[in-house]
This record gives sequence, C-alpha cells and structure tokens, in this order.
Amino acid sequence: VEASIPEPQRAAWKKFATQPFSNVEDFERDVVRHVETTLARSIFNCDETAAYAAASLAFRDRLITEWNRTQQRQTIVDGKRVYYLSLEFLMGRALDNAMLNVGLKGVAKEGLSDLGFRIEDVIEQEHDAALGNGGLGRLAACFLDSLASLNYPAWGYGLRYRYGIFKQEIIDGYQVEVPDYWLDFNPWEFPRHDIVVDIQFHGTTKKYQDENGKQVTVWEGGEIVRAVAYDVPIPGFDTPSTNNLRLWSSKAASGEFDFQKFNSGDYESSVADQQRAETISAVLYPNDNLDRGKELRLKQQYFWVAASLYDIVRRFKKTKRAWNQFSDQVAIQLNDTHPTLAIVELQRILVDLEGLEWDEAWAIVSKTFGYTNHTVLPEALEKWSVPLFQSLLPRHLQIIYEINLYFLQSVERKFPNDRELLARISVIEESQPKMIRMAYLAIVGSHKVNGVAELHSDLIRSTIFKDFVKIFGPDKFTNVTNGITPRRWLHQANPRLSELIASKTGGLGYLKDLTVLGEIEKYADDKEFKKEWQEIKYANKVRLAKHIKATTGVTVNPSALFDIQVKRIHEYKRQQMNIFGVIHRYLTIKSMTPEERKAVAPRVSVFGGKAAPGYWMAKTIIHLINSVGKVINSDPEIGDLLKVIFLEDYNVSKAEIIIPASDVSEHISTAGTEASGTSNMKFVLNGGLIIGTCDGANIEITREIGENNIFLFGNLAEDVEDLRHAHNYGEHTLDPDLARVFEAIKDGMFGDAGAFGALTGAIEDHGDYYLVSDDFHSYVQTQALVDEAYRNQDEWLTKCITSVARMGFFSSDRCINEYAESIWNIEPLDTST
Ligand code: GL9
Repeated sequence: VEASIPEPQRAAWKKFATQPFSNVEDFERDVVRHVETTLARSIFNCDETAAYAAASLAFRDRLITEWNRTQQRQTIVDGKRVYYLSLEFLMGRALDNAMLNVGLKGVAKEGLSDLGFRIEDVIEQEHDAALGNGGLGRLAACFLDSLASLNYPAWGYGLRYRYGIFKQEIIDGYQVEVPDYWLDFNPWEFPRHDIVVDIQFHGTTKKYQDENGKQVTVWEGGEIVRAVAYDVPIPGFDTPSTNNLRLWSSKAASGEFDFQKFNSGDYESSVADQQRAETISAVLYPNDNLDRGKELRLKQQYFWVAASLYDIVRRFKKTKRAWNQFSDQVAIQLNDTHPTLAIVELQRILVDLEGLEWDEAWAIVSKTFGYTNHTVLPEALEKWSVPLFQSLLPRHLQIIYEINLYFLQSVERKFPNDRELLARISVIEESQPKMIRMAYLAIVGSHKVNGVAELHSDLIRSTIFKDFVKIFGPDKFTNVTNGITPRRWLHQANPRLSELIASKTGGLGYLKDLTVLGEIEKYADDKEFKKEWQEIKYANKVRLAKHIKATTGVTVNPSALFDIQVKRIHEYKRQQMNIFGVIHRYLTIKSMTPEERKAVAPRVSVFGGKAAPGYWMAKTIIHLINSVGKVINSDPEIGDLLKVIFLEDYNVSKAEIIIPASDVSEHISTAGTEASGTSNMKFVLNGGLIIGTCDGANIEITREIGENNIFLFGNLAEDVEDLRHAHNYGEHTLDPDLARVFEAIKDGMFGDAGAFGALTGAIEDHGDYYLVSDDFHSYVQTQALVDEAYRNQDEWLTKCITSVARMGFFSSDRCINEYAESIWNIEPLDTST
C-alpha cells in the first residue's frame, strides 16, 4: 500500500516539520514539554529520573529527525549499504554520548542547570544497555559509532534481549548473578509495530516439479514466531549522519489463541504458547568465548538472521534491480559465526522463494558475505548437532548438505584422492551425533575472512583454517586489527584529557582523525604540559578512589600506583596469575623489616569482571581475589603499601570511570589466546601503561608506541605447544616463587584452603594449560620493573604522553575504513545534499 502523502498536502507537512532544538531555550522548552506531557509529571514531581527521561527524549527527537534525513538521503542515492549482523551490541549509556556526538552537551548542561539539575547526576540515572558479554559486543558498538561518524550507509541488526548481561553482586566474596531487567523505560528505542516478520521453525520439506518441470522444494508446517522491529538511532560525531540499529523482539505470531486448545478448555497452555514465543528474545547467553550448543540459542540465531535477511531483501526488491546486482547493493558482515545461518537463509530465499538456479544464487550469496573470526579457542568454535537442525530447520539442513557437497566436489577436483583433507574440511563433522562446523560454513559462504589483530590473523591462517588457505588461496584471508572509538573512550570518559589535547592540537578535530594525536608528542618533555597531564591523572584516580570507597568501603591512596585488570574472568586471561603475583608481593612485604618497607612502592591492585555463571573455575578466581583482599586490606602492617580491590559488576559505564584512572593495566593472556583485546587500547589512550604478554593487539601497540613504553614479558605464542608438552610429560618443575604462594594458600592464609584447591591443582597436577608457572617468574620480575619506573615520575610521564601521541592507529575509524575498502567495497555518503 502506497503510504506517501500526496503532493498537494505536503506543504502542510513541511510547514509543521519538527524543528529540533539547538539552543538552551528550545532545549528547556522540550524538556518541560516531555516532563509535563510525555511523562505526565510536574514541577512538584520531577526527580532526577524524570529529568534524565525528559532530556533523553529531547535528544531522541533531535536524533530521529536526523535519522529520517539520513535514511531519505540513502534511499535517494540508492547506493550500497553495509549490514553488521551481531548477536551482541554492548552500547552502555546513550545520553552523554548523544549530547557529545551532536555537540550540544554545553547547551544541555546550561538548560538542565536552569531547570534545577546537575548534568552529571542526570547522566548517572541511565541504565546501561548491556546487550553483550565483553570485547566482541563492545567492538560492535564502537563500529556503529565509527560507521555513523564516517557517514557510511550502515545498519546494525541484533536481538532486543529483555535481559542483558546479568548484574554481578559480590556476596561474602562470591559472585551472585542478578537478572538485568532493563526495558522498564528505554527512551532510546522506537518500537516499529508495523515492521514485523513471521519466522518459521520445525515443519517438513516437500519436493515437487513445477509446471515447467523444475524441481522445487517447499518448507511447510511447524510453528511461527513473530519478529517485531525496534530501532535505535546511532548518531555520528560532528556529522548529521544518524544510522540505525534494528533489534528484533519476539512475540506470538497472532493475537489469537490456539482455538483447538481454547475450546477444549486448555486456556493455560495456550497462554503458555504465547510466552514461549517471547522466550526467544528473552535473554542474552552470558558466555564469553564458549559454545554450549543450547537449542534456544540456535532459535535465537535463526530468528534474528531470518528477520534481518527478510528486511534486507525487501529493501533491495524495492529498487527493482536484477538479482545479480544484489552484492553491488548489499554487504553483510558476520560478527563471529553466530549469524552464519544468514548464508543458508539467503541461498534458501533465492532458490526456493525467488526461483534462481542454485549456482546463480550461490554466486550472489558468496559475494555478499564477509566473516570475522574472533577467537582460536577450540571451546568457542560453534558446532550444532545435525539432529537438532533436522528438527528445528529441516530445509536449512538440506541446503547445508548441498553446499557442502558442491564444496567437497570442488576440493576433490583440485586435490584428488586426499580423503583425509576432505574429512578435515567438511562442514559436517562425522561424529556421533554429526555436527555442523559453523566456522567452516562461514568460510565457504563468504568472500573474505578476517582476524582481528595481526598475530591472530596469522594464527588462523596457519592453524585452525590452514586447509582453507590452501583451498581458496591466501587472498581470501585478511587482517583488520580492531580499534576503539575515541569519542566514548577519550572525549566522553576523560573530558579533561580530551580538553588538554584539544588545546594543543587546534580543537576537537583529533577525534575525527586520531593520527593528529601525534602532534602532542612534542610536549612529551614539556614541564608545564606534564604537570597538567599528571594533575588530570591524579583527579581521575581520586574519582575512582571515591567509587572504591563508596562500593567496597576500602580507602585507597590516590598517590599509590593503580594497577588494573578489568575484563571477563577467564583462565586464558590469567587473572589467577595476577592474584598469585599479589600474594607474592604480600609475602615479600611481610618478610621485610620496617626499614626495608619504607622503600616499597605503594600499589592498589584493582580487579573487575564477570564470570560466566556456569564457569566454576572463573568463579573460584573471583573468590580467591576477594579472600586475598580481605586479609591484605585489613593487615595493619601493610597499610597503604598494598590494597586489593574487586569492583563488582564491571560494565561499560564503570569502565568509563576505571580506565582513565589507571597507571598500569594488565593484559597478560597466555600468548596466542587473546585474539586482540581492545581494553588494552583504551587504557593506553587514557595515559596508562601496559604490563602484558606478546599476544593479540599488544604486539601492534608495542610496534606503534615503542618497546620502551610497554612492559612485555613471558613466553611467545610459538613456544606454547612445546611448553604444554613439557608439562604433560613431567618435564616441568613448578616455579619456586609460585610454590611459595601455593603454600601460603594451602596453609589457610586466605581462609579455607580447600576452596582454592582447583586453582592450584590446575597448575600443579593438570598440565598448567595456560602456562602460569612458565610465565610467573618473568611476570614478577617485570612488575618490579614497573615499580622502579613509576618511581621516576618525570620519565613515567614522558612514556605516557609519548604513548598517547602514537595511538592514532587504534581508532575504530581506521578499522572501519579498512573494512569498507578491502571487504565491503563501500563509500561514505555525501551529507551536504
Ligand atoms: C573476543 C576476543 O576474545 C577478544 O580478544 C577480541 O578483542 C574481541 C573483539 O574482536 O573478541 N572474542 C570473543 O568471543 N570475545 C571477545 O572478546 N568474547 C566476548 O566478548 C563474547
């Protein structure tokens, strides 16, 4: 149905077109209107929550008018769009970001103050949008910021979870998970009840000949779940471009009940059917780097992928182009293997619904997709059981078998008589039950596959995807090193540092071209500049110290060295090595004379991060950190020399307080396990130094900032295999310093020794898979170098400033431009029209 307003009536519309505010008075008018009408409150009933809601709605009005213009511009230009499919978007708070990106935070501050509010308090009211687990989800959020800021026509597609990542509480030193019911009030989304897609599950397939004698397959029966679109506007920085993040929510397919059940009096079970449909988008799976193969997760994946593809195809069909132009109009990026079904679904749409020949369809499909791999950890590589697929998605299983058949045939032609090769690379693993290897399917159906840092991309080419490099050639595999948005991670999180940089580089332009940071290197030895720099760092540490006091009750000295490790808790990230190092430090101080202690450099060790609810070892690490903190923080002999803090519920908004306050941060994964890491970039960009292993993006950070400005230690990725072998064949003796630490734990120094047996046992008795014992000595020694370096504040500051000056490469803008050029073949849109 044509829904445009006819030409004669358009004048009236134009006359009354929404005029978004751009000065203080108009902002105040909008806020008051939203308080009084949208929220139905008044001057007698307006608290900070209401002020937050009204300010957000005022900004949302602005964003949506720009959003409309951007979408119209894109439709008129009718060029290529990129679609970023991600099961996770870890957006954090939106208000501060929106105010800064549209350049009206000053206006809002003054307006809110006139109305009786402090802008900081208003910003604090917002609940984080936490639809992600960690790095992978936050990367997607940084990418959206860059795509909009660089004027790329781009949409994100995800799921609108009712429950985001759980809220972590620490009770008696243990992690407790509390559901994150966050949608009570969310001013940043627009429900689109007119944009719905019905998604099919289960059922059966039938083959028949059509009137032209062509074989056709239909997929019938089963159940239908409805996808409803919710749109979240994504403002670019210093540009009118406002992109769209479309999140799908599930509900029952029709408002009607199942009348069979209803008539037979089974009212409750027909209500239960409705609720079952809503379950699909109910909860984000809280695992980081782990595949658990749950049926509901597969349902989520297909639900989201099918709704998104329907939407994308519908948009393409409106242009009335021929199908062979699809990949000129559409690029789809798969954020990990979670959306791999999109490859199968597009093939199904083209062959079953649009009647294309298989080969013609497949040529289109494989030109459309790009696949990003985010991990080499074997337990994270997704596999789905064939019987599960057979039941849930019978037609897709057939298509996967057919894709695999043609693929294996082509390999057979190229490498005849290599049965082992065929078994290794088959999309179907011949296990009991058979399993579908999603990464292999993603490779076969994409035109480019990329890793997320150089080492990681080298590793996937030489290990897990080696055979595929041989088959498809090296050009299909590429690297795009991750990046972070400097808007949120410098300008928003660290406004004073941003201001200082702006004052020396000619304004905020550096936020659009981060390589401009290079201009501050000339101040790396400037006395005045260094003093200001130091004051800003100190103020950020005071802010964190207040947060620590308020949340844990522990007083920390802001003059001490702040050593921070915040990230998901995982054995490969080695928080256990960090806490063992802390215990070692404690034992060392305890063994000193009071005179010797005067020479000790005071340190605050800060930890933060969530453990997956089912990851028992990670939970034990959290328990140990808290138990150690309890003993050390109350030891009167230690005082300010050492404090150990576990900050509960690490999330994006807490990261914005924590990261600017670090002197040193820890990125100490076993070499070859952390694909990239992105918080490493955030910490350095905020003037902290890194202690880290030669892993992920640490290597490229070192190359950019210089090895004098980073504390690297530990074994290299190339040695890991041999070291593991040594453990397994009894050729390793436990590091003596680590042995002392274990004795203290076993003596009960930190409470019930039995509670930590699994942690020490993994290292002493079970092969030390993450090589803690191998790296412990060089870790402790390198920490001593950190202490020494920190003592010389003058040199330390030079290192920090030099490092920040050289971080331009790690902007997600650089990263997105690389994707645009080498994978998507897409250009920015001119916003002047
Ligand atoms: C991850 C890697 O572990 C990180 O090293 C990498 O920086 C990010 C982004 O590329 O991707 N892969 C992965 O599964 N997670 C990552 O953080 N985990 C989650 O966040 C779920």
